[in-house]
Amino acid sequence: MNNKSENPAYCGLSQAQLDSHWMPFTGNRQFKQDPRLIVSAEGKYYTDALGRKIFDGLSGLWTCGAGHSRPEITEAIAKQAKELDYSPAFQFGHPKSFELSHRITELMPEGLNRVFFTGSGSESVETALKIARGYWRKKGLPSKTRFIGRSKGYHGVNFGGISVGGIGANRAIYGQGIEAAHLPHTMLPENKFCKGMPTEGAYLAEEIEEMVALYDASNIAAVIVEPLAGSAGVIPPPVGYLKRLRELCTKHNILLIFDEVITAYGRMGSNTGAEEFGAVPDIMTTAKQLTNGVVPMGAVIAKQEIYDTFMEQGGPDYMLELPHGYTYSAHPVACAAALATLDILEKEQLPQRVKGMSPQFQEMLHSLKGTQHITDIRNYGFAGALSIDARDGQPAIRPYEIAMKMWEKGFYVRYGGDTIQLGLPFTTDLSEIDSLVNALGDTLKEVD
Ligand code: PXG
Ligand code: PLP
Repeated sequence: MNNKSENPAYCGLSQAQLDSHWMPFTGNRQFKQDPRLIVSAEGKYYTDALGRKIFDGLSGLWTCGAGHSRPEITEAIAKQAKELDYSPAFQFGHPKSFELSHRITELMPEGLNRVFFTGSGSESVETALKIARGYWRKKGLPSKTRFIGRSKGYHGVNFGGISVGGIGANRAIYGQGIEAAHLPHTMLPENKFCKGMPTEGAYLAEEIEEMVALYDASNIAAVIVEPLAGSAGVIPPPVGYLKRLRELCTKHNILLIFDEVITAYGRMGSNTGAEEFGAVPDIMTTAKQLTNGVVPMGAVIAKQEIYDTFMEQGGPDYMLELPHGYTYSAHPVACAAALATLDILEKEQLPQRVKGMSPQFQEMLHSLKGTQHITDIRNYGFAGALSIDARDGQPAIRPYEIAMKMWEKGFYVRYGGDTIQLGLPFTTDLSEIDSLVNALGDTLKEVD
């Protein structure tokens, strides 16, 4: 045992053990000098290696809205693992995946009723992009291959996702992607400190016309956007923007994909962002909250006409209609976790709870306006973010310092780029929002 492993913060791990894990989206060198280890979780709180209770201000990574260690979910998983731990995903099935797919369609806007299962948000995005290209080929329009994403968009980390994604840092070192172009983002200066959906910016959807003029609709497969951009720092759509995107995609025969990996299953105060913002895509990607984060799973939901096109053009019945799928597609344990999660969301009316409390969250969050370093505040449902002024031209350092100080004070918040992000558990009460916002206010005053 070296000295470090005697420090309780290390949970008995040696430096060699720490070094062996190449951690995702993490400053590995910094983390391994000062690890932040979480050892258990219950409800809205984590316990760290030192036994401190920490409020989960991002619901995991936007995953655990129903709270941690819900017995309904953990028991469903245990039962499922005992009964049927795995069943081959290809050419065979198990009952729970059909139960779950039907259940998901009940939460979807009218017309989205065919569900393809994946293991994550990134896999959901790749699946949606492949379905879009394959669809046009099956329709006899094989040149429709280009995608249109949006600046600041996040669509996971696989090659398709980073190609349509609009976060430069996530693409910079990976070379050639797939053919994509990008709409402008909707974070306009005149919308700063706007509560909920900004009023300005619907006109930015007209940029589709420019893309069509440049590439021609005959070469464009789909537009993919997050209804509310999450990772870039909670950017709600301008009033009318998504409806206009929908109209223009329909006009030009381009598929519209909503990436709802963060927004589906309650966080917006509705079952989906599509429902909340009143625009229906042709394909929707989901993950995260589907299983309350407990088992990895994603789901892609397509309009029936898309599914039917693959079936009709599928050749003889024994042939595959879509050569695509994951070893863990519709994993039985993930299906059990998802069914238990959707039960909780419904029984406890959690989306409705989010909707009911979001005005108070909004007011409390915006009460921080005027505190030093804050250059913008944005929110919708139980998602919120602060933009933070750069220090000496370095946008990322202050959010990092703020998040670390918040951790010391017993609050987990997400820092990324020049933002601090909040994704409250759906069961958060007013006193918890109050403590969180107060701690943020104090912390902003403490950092220089
Ligand atoms: N699409 C969207 C819209 C997402 O938000 C993904 C795809 C990828 O999902 P997976 O499961 O492959 O990570 C996401 C994931 C953050 C944060 O702090 C956001 C995500 C992941 C981790 C952190 O904003 N979004
Ligand atoms: N790589 C190899 C060598 C494989 O055999 C497989 C699956 O069989 C994969 C990658 C894909 O793995 P998954 O289906 O879990 O995405």
